[in-house]
Amino acid sequence: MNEFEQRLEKLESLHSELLMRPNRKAELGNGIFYRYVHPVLTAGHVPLMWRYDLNPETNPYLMERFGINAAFNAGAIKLDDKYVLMARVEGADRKSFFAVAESPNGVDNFKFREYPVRMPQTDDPDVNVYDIRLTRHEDGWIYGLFCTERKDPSAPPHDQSMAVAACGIARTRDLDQWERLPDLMTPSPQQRNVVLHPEFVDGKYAFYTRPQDGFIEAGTGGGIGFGLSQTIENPVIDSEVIIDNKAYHTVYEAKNGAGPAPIKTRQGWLHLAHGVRNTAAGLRYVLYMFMTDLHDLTKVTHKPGGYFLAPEGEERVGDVSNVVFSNGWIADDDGTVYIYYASSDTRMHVATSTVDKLVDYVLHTPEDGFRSSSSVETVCKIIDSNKQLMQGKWYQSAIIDK
Ligand code: M1P
Repeated sequence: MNEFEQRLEKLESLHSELLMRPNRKAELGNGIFYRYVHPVLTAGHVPLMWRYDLNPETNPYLMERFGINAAFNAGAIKLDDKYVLMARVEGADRKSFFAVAESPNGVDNFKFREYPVRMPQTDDPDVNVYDIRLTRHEDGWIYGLFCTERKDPSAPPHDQSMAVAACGIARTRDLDQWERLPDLMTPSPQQRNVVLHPEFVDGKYAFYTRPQDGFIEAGTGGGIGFGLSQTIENPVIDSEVIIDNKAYHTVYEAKNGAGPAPIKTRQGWLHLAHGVRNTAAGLRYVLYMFMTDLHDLTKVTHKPGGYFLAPEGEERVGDVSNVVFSNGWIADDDGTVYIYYASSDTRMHVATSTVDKLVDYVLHTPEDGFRSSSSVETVCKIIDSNKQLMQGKWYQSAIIDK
């Protein structure tokens, strides 16, 4: 065997080992969800066929010809009995594109389809696309809403990073063939983290938005907005209302944004979102949850204080460290919820819960009191009721002993 063949054999065996590695729940969990021990999708999962020219004549050293930097921020959907992630795959050239990976059970064995997605363009081609949210809409289509980024035409020549973020929209039946629709028009100069609600509202398409002034800074914007559009073929939101705002001294004080499309429950719509705050080490992204009214989608009825999931262990480290981000979850027929989240703009993970547990979490976790003294009161209340419970138990066992 020559060097080329040896290298290829090794690459192939490591790749299939990674793809077939069984995943398992991390022990105990926090009662709300279970993390899984291994990431479900990484740069290493990307097929060798995409990265290497496998012809010894044209690539005698078996060099990587198209480097992959990361696979993260995936939309998610169950399709044809498979658990499907539509990941943001980022090349070594910093450009992101979408690629679909499927698993038979939602927690391991994710395998990319043969080709990445060829997303059609509008008349104003995207420079970069990322963070797709998949919504199975009651009109029968599967929609993908994503961030389309282009250079800011007003950028001075010395500034090669000023960009405009907008919401790109495309629809499909199979995640393979896509029909591109015009980008969403809103009153805000920049939009990221836009999500399509799965049902019509007053016969219109309903969107969760994230208006912001600048490409990175939310400025006077930020907050999760809500708006309606008469059609999706010419999507225009005339007015946005903020339904969940940034707030001082919280985990979403700098900015926030909707995660995946909300899950409908008997008690209300369950939302997963990300909150951002600034620290001496840079921005910290965590996930939080809230519930909106079944009939008035702009009314937040319940909102637990603090974060739902924050970066832990190896999740803390990556291209953009101290970040967890989610734009995909799957509520399965048996009530299991697969929460897909990315860590540090590098890799994808899964945590599992159930609709009942998430509803319980959102309804019964104390709200943020916005002051240290309220946090202390919340803890004391829990201690007091536990003490009462213990005393009751002691009293009962004393009676039984007699
Ligand atoms: O780097 C963290 C995240 O930053 C952006 O999110 P937001 O728009 O809320 O600031 C996005 O670029 C996202 O992809 C990224 O994970």
